[in-house]
Amino acid sequence: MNRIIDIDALEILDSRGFPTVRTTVLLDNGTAGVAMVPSGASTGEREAFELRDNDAARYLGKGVLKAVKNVKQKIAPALKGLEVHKQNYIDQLMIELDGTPQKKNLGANAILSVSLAVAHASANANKTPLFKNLNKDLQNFFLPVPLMNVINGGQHANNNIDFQEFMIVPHGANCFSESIRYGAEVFQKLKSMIEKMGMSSAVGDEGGFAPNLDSNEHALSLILDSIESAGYAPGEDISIALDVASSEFYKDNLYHIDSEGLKLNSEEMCSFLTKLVKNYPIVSIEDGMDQNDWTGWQKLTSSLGNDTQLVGDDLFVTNVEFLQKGINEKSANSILIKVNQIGTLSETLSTIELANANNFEVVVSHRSGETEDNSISDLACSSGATQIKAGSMSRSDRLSKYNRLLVIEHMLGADCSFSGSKIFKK
Ligand code: 2PG
Ligand code: MG
Repeated sequence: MNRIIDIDALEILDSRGFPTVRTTVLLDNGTAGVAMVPSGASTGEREAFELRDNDAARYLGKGVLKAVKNVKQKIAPALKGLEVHKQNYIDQLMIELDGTPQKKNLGANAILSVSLAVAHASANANKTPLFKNLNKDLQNFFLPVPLMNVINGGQHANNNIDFQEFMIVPHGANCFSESIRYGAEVFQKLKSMIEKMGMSSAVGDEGGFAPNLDSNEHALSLILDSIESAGYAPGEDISIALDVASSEFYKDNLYHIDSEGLKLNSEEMCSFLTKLVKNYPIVSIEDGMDQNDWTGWQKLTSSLGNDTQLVGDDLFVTNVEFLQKGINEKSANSILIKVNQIGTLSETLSTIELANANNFEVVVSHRSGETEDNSISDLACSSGATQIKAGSMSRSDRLSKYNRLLVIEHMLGADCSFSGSKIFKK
């Protein structure tokens, strides 16, 4: 019957050395599913709640023993005996057991670890890879275009760059593995260019370089040079995507771009970004405006939305309610999907469904704090997402996601396609 007979959890460490939850769901047929939960640094205000112990004597207060205890003592007893394939039912049960909109009682980290481990256990019980088990009717799988974060700034690096992520988008490749090769070659060229400038090629939280540059534009021109020096045509083979993460520097109704000495109001910020898109081959901007500046988002969407992908991350927090508001108000035209922003797999899939139904592009994303868990790669292939954002071409926590997609491409052979340039309007 594939029923759940036990759920175990423990505290492990993420890529920043902070505790996170690892959960195992064990079935009566002897198979199991395991999942590990990621953690953000530039978190949106409306995200699901990450339960931490706040016990200063352990891990500077960041322990997750309370979340582990909630898995073992509250969630496990409620789920034992249930059939593992009933993902929606199981997720709903946990949502009700918690009883708060942001999962504040049990912790979204506790709930998500179980939700994802259930998905893995179900796939293992069916002897089916996770991406197929998540969408049994799908015949033709699309591999997502990778957005690779090669220069890290903002909250993810100890440098002076305001924008959080400068990503390369190798959409001109004819398949996923080629897009990875394009990206890896540019990454190596960028590394030697940064070293030639006498700067450190040490990396930030997502495996991208974190040099001190005098402006955000300097990062853009450096990336352009590295694309060309790797032998690719900017805009045709490889374009640029930004995660401005502007909620992090929006204070007193102004956008503080400190590296350039700028304090911009909403209108000026919109013009600033519009100018960047004019001057550089930028195909996608995430969180260009603050999470509460809904009118700013409308302005940006009417200015750039016809040919540039505008991705709501902090704005939508993978939540159908906020996505629906964005759809109604024409704020953004694309959504970032992070499983731990909402806290269950079923809710994540509902948000993706709503986005797909409204022609919003879907970008499945990692968090800045990650583990070797690569469930999001399978999620991206099974859900109609056209892109995945999983960091740079270094650090195993990042490569784990890309490597999983290489394995999926290998498994599928001719039964998969690559979204490539078709998805970008520009
Ligand atoms: C983001 C993410 C991932 P964090 O803002 O998109 O890159 O960062 O996990 O710190 O919120
Ligand atoms: Mg973001």
